Amino acid sequence: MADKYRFRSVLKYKMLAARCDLAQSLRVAVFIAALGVQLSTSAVDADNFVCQPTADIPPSPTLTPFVDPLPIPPWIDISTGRLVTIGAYKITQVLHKDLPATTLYAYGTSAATATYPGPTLLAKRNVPSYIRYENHITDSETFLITDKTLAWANPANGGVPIVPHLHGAEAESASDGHPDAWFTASGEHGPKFVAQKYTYPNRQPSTLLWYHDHTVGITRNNVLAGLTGLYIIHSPYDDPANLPRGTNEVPLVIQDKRFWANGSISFPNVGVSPLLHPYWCQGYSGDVVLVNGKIWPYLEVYPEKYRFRILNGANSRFFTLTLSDAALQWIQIGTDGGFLPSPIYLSQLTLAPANRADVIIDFSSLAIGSVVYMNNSAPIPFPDGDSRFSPPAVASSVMAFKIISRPRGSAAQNYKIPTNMTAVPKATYNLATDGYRSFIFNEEFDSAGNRIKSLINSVGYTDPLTETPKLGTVEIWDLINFTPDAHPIHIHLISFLVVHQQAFDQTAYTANECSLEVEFSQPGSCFTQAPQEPDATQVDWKDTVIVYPSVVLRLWTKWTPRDGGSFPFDATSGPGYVWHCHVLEHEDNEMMRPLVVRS
Ligand SMILES: *[C@@H]1O[C@H](CO)[C@@H](O)[C@H](O)[C@H]1NC(C)=O
Ligand SMILES: *[C@@H]1O[C@H](CO)[C@@H](O)[C@H](O)[C@H]1NC(C)=O
Ligand SMILES: *[C@@H]1O[C@H](CO)[C@@H](O)[C@H](O)[C@H]1NC(C)=O
Ligand SMILES: [Cu+2]
Repeated sequence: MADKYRFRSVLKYKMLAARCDLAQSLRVAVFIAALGVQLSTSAVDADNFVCQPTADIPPSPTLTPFVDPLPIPPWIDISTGRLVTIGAYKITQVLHKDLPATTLYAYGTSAATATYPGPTLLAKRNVPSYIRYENHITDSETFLITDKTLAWANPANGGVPIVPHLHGAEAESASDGHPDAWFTASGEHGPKFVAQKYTYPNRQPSTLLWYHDHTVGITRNNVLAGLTGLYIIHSPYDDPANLPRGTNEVPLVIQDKRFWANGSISFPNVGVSPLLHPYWCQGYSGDVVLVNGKIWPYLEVYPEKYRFRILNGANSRFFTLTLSDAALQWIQIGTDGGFLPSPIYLSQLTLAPANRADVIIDFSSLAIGSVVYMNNSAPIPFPDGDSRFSPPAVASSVMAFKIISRPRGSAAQNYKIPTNMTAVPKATYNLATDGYRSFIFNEEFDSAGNRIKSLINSVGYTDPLTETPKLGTVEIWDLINFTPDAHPIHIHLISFLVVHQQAFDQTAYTANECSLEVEFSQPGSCFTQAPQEPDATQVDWKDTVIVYPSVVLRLWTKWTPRDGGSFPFDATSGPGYVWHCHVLEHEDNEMMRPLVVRS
């Protein structure tokens, strides 16, 4: 164990010259080899991931699972061309029948209708929608403690800054919810603010997106407080016929939280390195799982096919979802970017924070009265886990399905599992002529060896812009993870493809025993395997991809709309975009980079 982590304490001093001018290089490794990493003997608490879960903060009160029905957030049709106003409000909501009501921030069209999660916005492909976002939260500060040592919005007049981002959307940067485009209820706004009215062209293929807060330095607070909702793009052109719909199409927003006995959200108030960051932690680990805003709910289903539109909306928890009945499988038909070419049959479905999955479960072989559990087996931190945060019982259940018969007289629908949904995407590139960038994920430590933050090429959100892809071009991005955690990496504006991933031996590399410059089959290579195809849940169009520890993951990015052609807006103008880790605690502490598309 010790070896695995030892070198990390020296990486922080390296890679200051992390530039991306390797376009002509056929090798990632020129860059990596230049690091000249040395070994360090200082000990690091490899487990220092979350600050909350130990003795000082009690677990959530004991709550009986599967006693509340799954709520379905309200739907709002935004395909009418009419301007829709979505406000952020402070509300209280009952999240379990035996838990006192919880204070939350929530989206809705009014204070009375705001819900956690917010309304599901239904858009239609090629029909633009217009949303005016408003901030009606008049608290003087967020009720989940703000760590003011981070780069954060810091409004001079106080209040709770918000800025909504539609995750996965192809939108102009003025409507993208830039972290510095925040605004408060009293009308103060951040340096990149343009307007509160956003335009979404909805030109991309049908899929599940989600809107959530993205304010610099307090995204984790605002999302955990409830500022999240789904956004579905439907398309008469791409949606296969006879997919389960109506009551058989169910959105599932999965999140974890921890509660005090009085129903308030329990949020860490002692940081991982209290002198540097009094409240910030590497991750938030709740001990109960909520789906659509209820703790461990149940859903009554007919013995039929159901389509679930799943979002992992957690701050930092990964979910590996399983079904307790061996007869059932996840039939995955879509991912972040839309439909897969054909269904993938899976016994487990791993979703990083911000990943979505479009899946069918066919309950038709099950007896009336039977119950199926959706469970979670993902360790935290992911993927190695720490027994202090991942005891078997904690967060291992997600929800239950109770099989009931259809009401007499209502005819079962002839829902079908589609077989051929869309064309297979191709990631074609030429490293000699296309753009190339490589990024090392590394960490900074305090003098006691606590992990302070994760960085990208040793720089963070507030460092100068380096990612300026040219509109219309292809760029290969190699993401190289030198940290012990998996990072779900999200790029705004575009969808991308995973070309391959390839594991390497960090210990040997750090000891200068081998090189990443040398291909796997050659002597002296640090790679421990040939390049691997992306695994089942990383295939096809993604906007958020898991980069595992000790892995080089190669992305194919093309700075055009998902379907080629050109954007129906000027992607090179406005405040620009960002790309970042979607563990919100990492994103809030500098694991985010500015991104500007140039013409
Ligand atoms: C709920 O309990 C916690 C822990 O005792 C306390 O810090 C918090 O202020 C309480 N919240 C409310 C709304 O009473
Ligand atoms: C799944 O969850 C159910 C309900 O909590 C539990 O009884 C069952 O043991 C779990 N199965 C696994 C494999 O964890
Ligand atoms: C599958 O779908 C693609 C794209 O819609 C289409 O080009 C292709 O002909 C289809 N193949 C079959 C066997 O139907
Ligand atoms: Cu991360």
